[in-house]
Amino acid sequence: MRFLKLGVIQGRGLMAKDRGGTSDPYYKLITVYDGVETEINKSRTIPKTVNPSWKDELRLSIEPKDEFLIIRLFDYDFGTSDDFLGQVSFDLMNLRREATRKSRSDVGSTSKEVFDEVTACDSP
Ligand SMILES: [Ca+2]
Repeated sequence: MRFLKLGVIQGRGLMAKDRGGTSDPYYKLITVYDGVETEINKSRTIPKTVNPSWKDELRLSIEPKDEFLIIRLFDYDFGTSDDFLGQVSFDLMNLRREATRKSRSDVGSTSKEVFDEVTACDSP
């Protein structure tokens, strides 16, 4: 096992997918090995905003072989399938132990960015 400390702070200027000009953003954490994705966590939904503030501090245990960690953002929709808002991908192979990588990441398309922080740890 490898251990990660992950902070998902907030999103800014995400896409508005609902009438009224907002979304109901949440994110999934996904690990990727050899092109295969595994969902390992799902955040709470923050209703009616394009600037969600999660301030989540997560401790994750991942497989040594996992190559990427993805934060994938969605707009929650009642009754219909949720809309994709963008994503951020971390290369786990290039993450140095006990080094913290702080970033404001562009999440693609017209969504703007997510503030996050990831640290590789020796213990849970
Ligand atoms: Ca929605």
